[in-house]
Amino acid sequence: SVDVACVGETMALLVPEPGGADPARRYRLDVGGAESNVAVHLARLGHRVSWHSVLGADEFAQHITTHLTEEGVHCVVRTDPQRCTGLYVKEITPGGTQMRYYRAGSAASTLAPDDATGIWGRAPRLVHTTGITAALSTDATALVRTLLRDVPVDAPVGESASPGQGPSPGPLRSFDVNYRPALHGSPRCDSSHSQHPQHPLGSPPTAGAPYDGEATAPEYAALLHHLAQSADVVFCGLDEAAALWNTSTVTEVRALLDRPDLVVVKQGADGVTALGRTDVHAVPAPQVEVVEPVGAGDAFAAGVLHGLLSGAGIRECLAVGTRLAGTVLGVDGDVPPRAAPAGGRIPQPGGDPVPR
Ligand code: KDG
Repeated sequence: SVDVACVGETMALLVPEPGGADPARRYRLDVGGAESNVAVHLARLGHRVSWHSVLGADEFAQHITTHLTEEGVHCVVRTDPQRCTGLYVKEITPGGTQMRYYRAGSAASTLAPDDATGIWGRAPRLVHTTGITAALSTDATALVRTLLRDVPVDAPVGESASPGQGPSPGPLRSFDVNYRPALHGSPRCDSSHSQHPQHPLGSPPTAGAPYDGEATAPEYAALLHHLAQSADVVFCGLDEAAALWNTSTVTEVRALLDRPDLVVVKQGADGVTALGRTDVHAVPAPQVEVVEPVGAGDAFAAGVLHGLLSGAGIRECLAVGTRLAGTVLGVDGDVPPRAAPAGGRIPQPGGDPVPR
């Protein structure tokens, strides 16, 4: 058995060496994937962690499994020889970090509800997944719904798993909204909610109909809202919530996400706020020199989940999360190298970016 099962796509990550438009510049090969980033942090913190995904039969797959295994993560991987392992390029420019995906139709886009069997089989205390995985394909959306509680929207608050949705109450379900605009507007996102006919934000998806066209922004927003409502613990950026659901305050986010036991809202330079059923806790942002923010949200989530698994109070969970996020903000990888020291205190004139 494991403490935590993390489910989602991990890609080969290419980080270009500085060199601007030089076509001959070199790239560093790394590994990136929101859920496996969380897995690595949790394994480093001493938890037994499995990571569940699909890879191609290619050299990037080998690199990813070797890397994650060396990090102490137990890889539970299906191989799809017909498809490639996803790839992404992360470029740090003066205007911010640019992420380019080469992942449409990747091996991980075949993640599907049947994969839940191998996940429940590890008897995890906690399952973690994200809105990125839900956007990979119709089947991947269905898997995420299976892993979360998929509670009907009109059920009383506090209702647990619906029949056929895995163990009930079972493991803690953790969901990071992880809004990636590049992943909608393509036929990779199923936003049909047979149990969610009246979305509070309008444009209800067609009940029960499989989604077979382009995912519009409202459909993607409705899907992410439904999934977040189906989790026990939710991580969301205040800016993500604003872009998806038109909210502007932490209180509005909590009002919209009223089902999870804990909603953690990341507010960039303003720190983070965790809202339980009745309690609210806030901590300041980590004060570090920011190289680029991608992966810091995963480190933060891992720190909070570590605290929850260890029985810590919410404030301590947030403190561990922000400390870990600080170690990622200072490096260009999605996860810092194992021995990387935490950055020192260097104030950010423009405010820290929201951890991604
Ligand atoms: O949260 C960090 C992720 O965005 C990064 O690791 C790449 O998984 C990734 C994605 O889909 O963007």
